[in-house]
Amino acid sequence: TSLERTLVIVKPDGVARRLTGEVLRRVEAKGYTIVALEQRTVSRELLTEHYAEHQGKPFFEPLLEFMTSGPVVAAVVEGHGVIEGFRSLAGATNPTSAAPGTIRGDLGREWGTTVVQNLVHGSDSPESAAREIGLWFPIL
Ligand code: DAT
Ligand code: MG
Repeated sequence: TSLERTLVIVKPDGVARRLTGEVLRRVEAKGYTIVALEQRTVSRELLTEHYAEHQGKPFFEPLLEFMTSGPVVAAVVEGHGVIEGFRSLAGATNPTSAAPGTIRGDLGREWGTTVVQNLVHGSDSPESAAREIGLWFPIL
């Protein structure tokens, strides 16, 4: 597998629940390298671009509400096969079905039916990773 970079976000629920360190610990324990890291409160504009593929879906508005509800921690993480690798550390999108041993399976919670508060984001392909890293960390 080739050396890759991916965008990891600890979402507002993860930051509020003081799980940032636990998420980053798992990233480092897997052998990945954190090459950029910043806590910030993000704009609707950035998130609309970030989640462009989900525009028009019923959960889009609630998702933006959730993602702007508090600070997030964004990181660029590097490693061999890290794009798939972080997705597997994170587990399934819905914490209810995420496997034990994964971030979402061990720590995620689902509230109601409108938004999945699933602690983390990870890019889903090399194309998404390049696009998202450019959006969140234009200096890289
Ligand atoms: P992932 O974050 O696993 O890449 P995604 O890109 O399909 O999942 O969706 C982005 C986020 O939107 C996801 O982390 C939580 C929310 N979401 C996705 N599908 C949803 C659904 N059916 N109902 C509510 N929220 C959803
Ligand atoms: Mg996604």
